[in-house]
Amino acid sequence: MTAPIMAASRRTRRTPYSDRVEAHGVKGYTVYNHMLLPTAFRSLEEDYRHLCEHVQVWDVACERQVELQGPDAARLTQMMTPRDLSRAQIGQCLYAPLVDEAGRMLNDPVILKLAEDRFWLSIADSDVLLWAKGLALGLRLDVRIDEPDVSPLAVQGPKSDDLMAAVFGDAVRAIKFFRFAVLPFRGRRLVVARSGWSKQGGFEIYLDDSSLGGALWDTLWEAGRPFDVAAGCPNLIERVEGGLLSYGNDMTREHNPLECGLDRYCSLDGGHDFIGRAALRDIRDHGVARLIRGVRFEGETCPPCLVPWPVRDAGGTLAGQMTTAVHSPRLGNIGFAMMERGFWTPGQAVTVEGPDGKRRAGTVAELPFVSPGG
Ligand code: THG
Repeated sequence: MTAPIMAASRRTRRTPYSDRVEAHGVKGYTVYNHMLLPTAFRSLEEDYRHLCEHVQVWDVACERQVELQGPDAARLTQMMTPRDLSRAQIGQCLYAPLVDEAGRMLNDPVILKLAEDRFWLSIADSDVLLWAKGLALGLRLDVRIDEPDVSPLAVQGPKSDDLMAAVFGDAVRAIKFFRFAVLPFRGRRLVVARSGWSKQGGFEIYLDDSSLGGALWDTLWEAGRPFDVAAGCPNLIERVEGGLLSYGNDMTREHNPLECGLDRYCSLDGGHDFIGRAALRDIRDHGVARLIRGVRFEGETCPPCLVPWPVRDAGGTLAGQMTTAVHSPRLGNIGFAMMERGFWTPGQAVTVEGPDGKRRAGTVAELPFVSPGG
């Protein structure tokens, strides 16, 4: 049987960097926000080792921006998230769950506050633009909502400060974690943030002119030669070790942010109003019925987790569901699982049932598996 291929079309949008990514031998794509997202260059494990030691350039243009601008932009942004934005500053990035009226997860963007009346929601894989436009209409808000021509390019890895300084100057070194500066490039002024979907440190450049995609990539590439720069992409091993959850995989519209361990981004008792507040307070007061955890488990390299895998206790009782699994060279098989109440205590013995029907012995663990510097 030949492996099926994904047919290309305009709906599956290319990015300003796709030509470069393909020239550098991208091995696989996934689709994210109706756009191409690379998944591997050399191999998952080689990409992982390189990311942890050097510096990589990532095409994350699929992290699309939903721009809210106008007199009611701040109000609408706050309506969409339990995170308290009242003290957010211009120049700040805020990781924030978006929830519906039942307090369930719709997305988990990074929110950039560009001005008092202008925000970007740098979204995960769901159609936030439609939800925002519906809310604005229904609430009769004075706000313009668009997806601008903005395509993030990430520079990730321990040598990212050096590479970025070579292109944008030493000003980048002063950018604090989850803050952004506006820096010149080819006559444009680009938002450059210290952020990104890895725990190795790095930056995200919000290119706002698609026609400069090749130039930005090539400039980073030339400047990166002394630092062993490589093309990369969000790496499954690294993100599981670091406890970075993926919307659509580890959390969906069935889950609330408290189950996803996102409590620290939810202020339920602040003065700010948001959709789903009553529901989330109720969930908090009654306690959640399940909670996301890490699970370490034995056996040879596990296959990818494409449907949730049952996680059972020693007696065979269903104790949870694994949603992502990977073999880490450092830790062995690890994954994320939504564990039922009574089974989520770290140290809980479990078995993980993969697609081959094999039961692998495992243990519930705290997230993240690996802490910064660990
Ligand atoms: N960068 C940008 N947009 C994005 C992502 C990104 N949109 C989609 C997706 N990734 C959103 N998900 C996350 C999840 C975690 C983090 C960022 C985006 C993250 N969290 C920090 C951590 O876990 O260490 C903490 C952030 C904080 O405390 O405020 O970095 O990657 N532009």
